[in-house]
Amino acid sequence: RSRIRNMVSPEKLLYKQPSVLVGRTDVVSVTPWLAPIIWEGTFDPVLVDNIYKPMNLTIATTVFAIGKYVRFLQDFLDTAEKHFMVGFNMRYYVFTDRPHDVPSVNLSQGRHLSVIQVPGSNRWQEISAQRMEIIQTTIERQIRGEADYIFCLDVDSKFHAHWGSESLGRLVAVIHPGYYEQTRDRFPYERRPASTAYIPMDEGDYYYGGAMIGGFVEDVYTLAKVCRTQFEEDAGNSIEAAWQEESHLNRYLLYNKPSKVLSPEYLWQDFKAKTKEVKVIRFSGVIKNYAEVRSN
Ligand code: 2GW
Ligand code: MN
Repeated sequence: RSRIRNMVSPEKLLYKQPSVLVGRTDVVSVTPWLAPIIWEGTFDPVLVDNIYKPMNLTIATTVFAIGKYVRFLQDFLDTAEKHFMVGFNMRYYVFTDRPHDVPSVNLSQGRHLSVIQVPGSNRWQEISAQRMEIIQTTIERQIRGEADYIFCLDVDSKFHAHWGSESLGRLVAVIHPGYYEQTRDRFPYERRPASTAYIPMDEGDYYYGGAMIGGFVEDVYTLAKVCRTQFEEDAGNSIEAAWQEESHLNRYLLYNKPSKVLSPEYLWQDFKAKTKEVKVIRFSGVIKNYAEVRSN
């Protein structure tokens, strides 16, 4: 289904003249391999949406809500309806072991939600391994025929402001809000050479957050497949990477560069105070009692 289309801008669409001299200078908005880094003020949301809307795209969003994490669904979905890919066809895929606890949410026109039952577990190692596997198999069985782009998101989060088609690309990753001011040797990458997620101290671009991966369905499919295989290879050698699939994701993205990078506006954490370069928080992890929510 991935149909790469020309960027056709509607005729007579009025928008501010782009400048080659004036723009944001407090942040870097392009990677050294020339992928855009998306910050408020670097794009025109009306123009971008007008380019993507006529393509009549369908966006898939996968979200896992296993055990007590079903409690996060209501706010996640309600706020997504307000801010996330508004005006686009949306298919939410909710994976849960508690289908009866999935709240009924009013969805806008062209937006659908399917609940897919999966086994429960309160071992993060299992859930983490399962996530990549379930994303992989659900893409094979269903999503591939139903959507053009996919986002895989953490459920313990809320949308707070516009997240639209400026985020679409072949392979999209987000910069983790905790490490963007750090040098690469301070990133919490997996540092043991015995792990397939290993990254040496003198390598690495950014520290990407595991709470969001996105892109063309086929590109995210390959990412999920590789991360799952490497995760399992490590497990076979009794190794668990420092931050589980987030570590494998970081390794994958170092050697398979994302085509678009989202700034930490797209992945903040409620406990973290806003910084001056972050003009708007679009998506943020809620504060949770780790011990309580992860227990049966
Ligand atoms: C169970 C035991 C320990 C940790 C998590 C869970 C658990 C996770 C669960 O009982 N039920 C469940 O649905 N999850 C799903 O996994 C849920 O979608 C959740 O948002 C996601 C990631 O777990 P979470 O949000 O507790 O982890 P964070 O916020 O510390 O996430 C970062 O680090 C993780 C790796 O350790 C992942 O890479 C994650 O994507 C990152 O955001
Ligand atoms: Mn989370």
